[in-house]
Order: sequence, then structure tokens, then C-alpha cells
Amino acid sequence: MAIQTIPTQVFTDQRPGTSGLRKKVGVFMQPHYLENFVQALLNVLNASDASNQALQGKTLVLGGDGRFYNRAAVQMILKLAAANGVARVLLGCGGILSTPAVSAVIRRRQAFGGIVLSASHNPGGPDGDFGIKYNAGNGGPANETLTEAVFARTKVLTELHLSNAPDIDMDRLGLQQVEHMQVEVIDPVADYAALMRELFDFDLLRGMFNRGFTLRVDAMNAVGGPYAKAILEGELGAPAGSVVNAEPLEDFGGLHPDPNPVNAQDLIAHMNAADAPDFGAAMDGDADRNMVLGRNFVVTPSDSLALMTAHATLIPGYKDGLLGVARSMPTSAAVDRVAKALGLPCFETPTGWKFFGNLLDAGRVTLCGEESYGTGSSHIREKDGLWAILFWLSLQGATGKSVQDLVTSHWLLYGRNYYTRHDYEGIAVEVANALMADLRAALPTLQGRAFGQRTVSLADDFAYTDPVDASVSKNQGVRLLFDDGARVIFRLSGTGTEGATLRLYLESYEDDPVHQNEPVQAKLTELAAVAEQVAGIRIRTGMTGPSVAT
Ligand code: G16
Repeated sequence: MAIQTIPTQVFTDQRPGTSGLRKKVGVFMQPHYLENFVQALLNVLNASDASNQALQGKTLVLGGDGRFYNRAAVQMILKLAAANGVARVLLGCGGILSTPAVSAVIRRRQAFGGIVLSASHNPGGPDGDFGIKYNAGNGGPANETLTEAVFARTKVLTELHLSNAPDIDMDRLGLQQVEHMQVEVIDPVADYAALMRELFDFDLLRGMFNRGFTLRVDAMNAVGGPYAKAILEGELGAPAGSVVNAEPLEDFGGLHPDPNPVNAQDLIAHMNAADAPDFGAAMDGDADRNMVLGRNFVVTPSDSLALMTAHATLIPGYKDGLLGVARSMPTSAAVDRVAKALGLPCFETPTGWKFFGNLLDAGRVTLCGEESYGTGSSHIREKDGLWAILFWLSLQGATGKSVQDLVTSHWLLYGRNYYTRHDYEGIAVEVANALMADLRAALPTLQGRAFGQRTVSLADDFAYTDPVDASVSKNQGVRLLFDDGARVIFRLSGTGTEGATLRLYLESYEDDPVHQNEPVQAKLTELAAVAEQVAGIRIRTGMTGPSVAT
């Protein structure tokens, strides 16, 4: 075994997006592409103390969602880590760790940080996407300062430091060695399951299943399967077969592991059938997202956050109440109403889980959520799919109410925020950028403008000043806020790998119970027309409608 120094050429496209660096597998498989990014990351981490050897004696956590290229990437990262001074790596067995599990392991074992190999909800396989991101010692996604430093480093990188040690056996639990670095292959589920036991009343949940409660959890052939099987079926006694598509596959068996009403149609069909189980849920590629359903009923992520906030004290882990809540800007304002009623601080952040990190670390919030099927809490620093499933199971167990009853009684009390997101995918980048630029330029003329019965009370480009470290994030999305509580928001996705995706978020508020059970898209047609009038999406893109409406 020896450590080698190998010259390398710069890649200019390694700027991390909303959540790490995501590219087509073919891009990642170019010689030195992955190596360069990891080397740049290790250089930046080493430079975080004056010795320029900050990783000496430190432990990193490593694992991914099992998608194509996961295993090869693990071996490569171990060789780079060993050559760059890392003392110890905790590696999920088989190279597997869900994103929430990485966060849990970093925190429980006080690791220096962790590397997550995932492109999350993006499709996998040789023609799909791959991704990598770094999580810091708090267990959360690296902040923008760090990701920008890594990007800057990738642009000046000249050499790689790499061990030529043989591959380790990543399927064997226990200790192995790469150079002087110890690799401990760990059970991917154990730490995470221990954390769930601390938060939820497992006896209550066991009792529910004993009495015949049924559920269907679709793990979408992604990394959530082993966690859901071990906890729901193994520990809590849910009937065998409750977790479907439970084995992580390199190409997700062709499924698109993005749990929403479009990609989780099979689950929706089961939940709409005559013999539907009591509860349904799905998780995404790396098991940090969740989708929650009752019989014949889909819960929007925004409503999910609002209900969790309203009922949190029913859950042992939150019985003493919440410190505050946070939602990303495009997420509906449903949770704001609950926070106001409970007297809780409520924060509005840019899209990206990393923006919740400071608020959680500073003890300003306990629950966070996003419209993109993400909810989580201070138990880790990532959103958490299975946690959300356990939370909703617990709500049903503690109240004896069905999912639909819980949500509709919530609307009666707080009103309903009708909500949808329209995605226009695969737009030419120049067209998308021009559309956003023109919208920004038009903001002064939109302020105060009337559209039918509604008037724009605020037209702006969302900017966020972090209340903890005062860092400022600008250009986070164009917002039209109306005088009746409706909102129209435009932003470009930061997670796609092909062209640009325009996201259009539409929301209106309804406090009249008579009108709280109408079809969502129909209810929001008028706002969609306003968006079209203002942005000319169809004319500019040549698309006749959104590619996905959730
Ligand atoms: C990531 C981020 C989320 C964000 C979502 C969508 O989720 O962690 O915070 O809401 O992408 O981002 P965008 O609208 O920019 O595509 P994940 O599950 O992909 O890691």
C-alpha cells in the first residue's frame, strides 16, 4: 500500500446545487471527476484549522442510497480519505446509509462529518443521476460558505492524493484498514432505529398493529426499504409485506423514487381500492422525503407540517412543546396559522434543508418542513421520511382518528391552504433564465396590480437574512403575495441535471368549510392563469402545460 500523488485537470462544472453535486452517472464516471470533487472537499476540510491537517485523528461517516456507482464511489472515497489524513471512516454495510441515517450516525458518534452518496429523488441506473454531498459535524448539509469554498477549490485543483490499497469488503461488518485509516463497517439501521425508539411510543404502535391496523409503505426500491422493514415489520409487528419495493436496487427497478402523486401512482391506486389499508406512505431515493396518505386521501406536505405542529405534544419526543417551526418560502402558509395560534416563532427560509441548520442548532425551531415532501425535526439535521411515517402513525394511534379525519378537522379549525406545484421540466437554460430575469424586471409594475378580485400586496424576489449568523441569501424566488392570502411563486429548481426546471407554486386560502373539499387544480386555475399572464410560460417554453402537477 502506498499513497500516490496524481496530477489532475480541472472540471469547471462542480458547483453544488440545492443539495450537493448532482450529475448524470456518465459525467461522474469520467476519469477523475468524482476524485476531483472529493479531493477538493478534503482539501477544504483540512484547511479548516491552522495546521491545514484538520482531518488528522478525525472520523467521517460514509454511505449512500445504493444507486448505480455507489459501490465504486465508496471504494474511491476511502482511498482518497486515507491519503488525506482521515483517521477513521464509519461505513454503512454494503455502502448503504439513508440520508437521515448519516445525520443520525454523525450526531450519535460525534463524527467530524459525513459524505452522502445520493441524487435523492432523481432517477438512478447507468443513464440516471448520481450525487454527492457533505454533511458537517452537526449532521446537516454543509452551508453555502463551505460548498462555495469546495467549488472554488475544484477550479484550481492540480493533484489528487490517493492510496493504492486494495478495495475493502464493504459487505462485512467490523474493522478493516486502508493505509493507517480504520474503516468500521456498521449496521446501517442500528443507530437510526435507536433514535426512533427515543422519540416515539413503540408500545403504542405495537398495540395498533396487534389490533389489526394496516399500512402500505412504498420504499420505491430505494434505501428506505431496509429501515422500514426493520422498524415497522421487525420491531413494531406490522404485517409482513406492509413495506413494498423494499430492496434497494441500483436503478430503483426503473421506478422514479420521487414520492408524489405522479410517481407514486401504484401506492395511490392501492389507497383508493376497496380493500385499502388504513395508512399509506412512500419515501424517496435516500429516504429523507415522505408522502403520506389515508384511504382515498393524499396529504400535501405543507398540510403535513401544519398538522405535525398542531399535534406534536402527543408524541413523547415533543411532549414538552416546540421551540418554533420553520418552512421553506414556497411551502404553503398552513403552518404559519398553527404557529400563530400556539404562539410559536415561525421562520420562512429559502428552499434547501441546509437553511434550517442554524435555526435547529440555535434552538430556535423544533420542526421544519418543505413543500417538496420533506419534514423533519431537531432529532437530526436532515429531513426524515421514516420519522414522518412514524409521526403520522403515532398521531393516528394517539387520537384514534384516520388520516382524512385528522386533516379535514384541521381545515375546519384553521382553514385550508389549497396548494399545488407545477413543474416545467427540461426547459432550455437560456429560456428559463430569461423568463426569471424578465419577471424580476417586472416586479415594480406588479406591485399593487389587480388580477380579478385579487390585488398584489407584495411583489418581490425573496431574500433571506439568517437570524443566527446574519448571512444573506438573495434571488431565492419571485413572489406575488395577494391581499386575500393567495400566493404565486416562481423559481428555478437547483436539483435537476438536464436543462432547467421552472417551478410554479400556487396557493390560495379558504376558511369557508363549505368550500374546503374542492378539487385542488380546479380551485387554483385562476391563479395559474395569473402566472401565465405574468410570465408567459407556455409561449416561452412551447409547452402546453406543466410536465408534473402535484
Ligand atoms: C432537495 C433539498 C430540499 C429541496 C428540494 C427541492 O431535496 O434538500 O431542501 O426542497 O431538493 O429543491 P429544488 O426545488 O431546488 O429542486 P432532496 O430530497 O432532493 O435532497
